[in-house]
Amino acid sequence: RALRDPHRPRFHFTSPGGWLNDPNGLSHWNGVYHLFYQYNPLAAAHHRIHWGHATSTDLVHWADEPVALVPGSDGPDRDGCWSGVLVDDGGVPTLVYSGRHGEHELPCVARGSADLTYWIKDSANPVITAPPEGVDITAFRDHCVWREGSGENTVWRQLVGSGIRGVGGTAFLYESDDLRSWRYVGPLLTGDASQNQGELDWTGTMWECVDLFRLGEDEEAGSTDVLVFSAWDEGTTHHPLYWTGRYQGDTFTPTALHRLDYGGRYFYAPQSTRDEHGRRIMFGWLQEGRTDEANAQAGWCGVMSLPRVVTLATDGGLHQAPVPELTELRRERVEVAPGRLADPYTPLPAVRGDQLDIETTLRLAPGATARLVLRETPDGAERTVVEVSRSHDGTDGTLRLHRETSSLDPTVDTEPRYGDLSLGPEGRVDLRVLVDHSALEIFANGRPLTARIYPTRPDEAVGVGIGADGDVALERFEAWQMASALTDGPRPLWP
Ligand code: DQQ
Repeated sequence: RALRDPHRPRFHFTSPGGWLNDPNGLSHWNGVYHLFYQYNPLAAAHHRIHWGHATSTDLVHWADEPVALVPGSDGPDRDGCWSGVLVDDGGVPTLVYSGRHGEHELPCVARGSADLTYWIKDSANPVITAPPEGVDITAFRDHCVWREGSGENTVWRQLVGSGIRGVGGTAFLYESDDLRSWRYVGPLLTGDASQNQGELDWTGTMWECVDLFRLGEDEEAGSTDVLVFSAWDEGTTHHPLYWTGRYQGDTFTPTALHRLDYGGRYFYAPQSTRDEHGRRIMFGWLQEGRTDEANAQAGWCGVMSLPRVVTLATDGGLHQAPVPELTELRRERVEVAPGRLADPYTPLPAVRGDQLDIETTLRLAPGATARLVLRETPDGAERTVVEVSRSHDGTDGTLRLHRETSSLDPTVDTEPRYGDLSLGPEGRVDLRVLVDHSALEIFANGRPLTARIYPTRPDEAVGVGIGADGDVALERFEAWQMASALTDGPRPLWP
């Protein structure tokens, strides 16, 4: 049933069935990419979360591995094994995750077999028995763990996501020699929840899934530290954000706050790893935009984003792009001749489909808007529109996704999404759009916007078109049908 769902992506990773949320334990270990994820194999609902596990050698095709962590029948993770990471403890793969008991979570540890398939939970769990004393916290979970220092003087450091009540989200810093016994250092950085409440860059009352990494250390221009987190507030997830700045000693000095993905909750709880080629690879969770009942009926829910390479952009933010490996799935290629775009848009009958990869380069005159129409039904009743526009004074750009007519089903989320865009010379925009059934990933000059769409006539909603309002030159347009990356045959619920 789950596989017959026309909204189920075919080249994005989804679980064999049931519920999937955050990416966990991302790593490239002896040439194999490991993707663990928050998983309920028993139902398409968030309940008693396990750790699912999949492996890949090319970041394109994934093989299901046995479930890695199962909540204990008793003990500190009896109500779920929540998000965490994988570290290399002198050759021993080790997971640090949040054990949930009742309404609370505490850090736990598990050691893995050499192939990362079997995991033994530490008898000393939880390895931190209580949140920092004397601090009124909103929550305490999710982990970022790394080894720091050189020679004899190395130490493990860990961030735990949290929030200080009445103040804002925070990441608490800890230190350890053995991953088992931890000393509390202090808050690495704390946000101000009274600022911009409800806005698209509001930092929330708790920071979920904190992820700290350095970019550009091999480059002459110098490096930047990045602190990624997902802003959360009283039971609702909001959006992923990041601070750029400098991590030094026991603090992080921020330079600027940025939105990580303009899709907001559709690219949530991201985690990254540096792979064996030195690339920073990031995955995020694409939540559903349909009702719990629709999820339950589908028998599956939650999509893992395509893996992204994250680098420093020239404007001081992050540049994101799908890993180049994905071009392996490209099949029939269609090109559209360069020229001026017409208002409102011209259908491109040669580029139909619900598994597509589109690359285009546009030049926008001041005040112009270019639009790419996707998943349109022949009668135009349903259509999704990606728009890039340039301000009248020519200086600013905007990326916008219109989902208002993406579905006639009134129960699915069709709110538009948007964010700022830095334009290239002469209003240049490089746009890459990946359509995979209900999953949509858009990259405009390296700025991503991820979302979900659910046309009610999915088989007919395959039309593509391109057009403009104002003066827009189409310099290049190429599109490919994308092959499915799923392995043939049934996928076991318990691999
Ligand atoms: N999901 C996990 C938590 C995390 C949240 C639970 C983020 O560890 O804070 O499934 O989506």
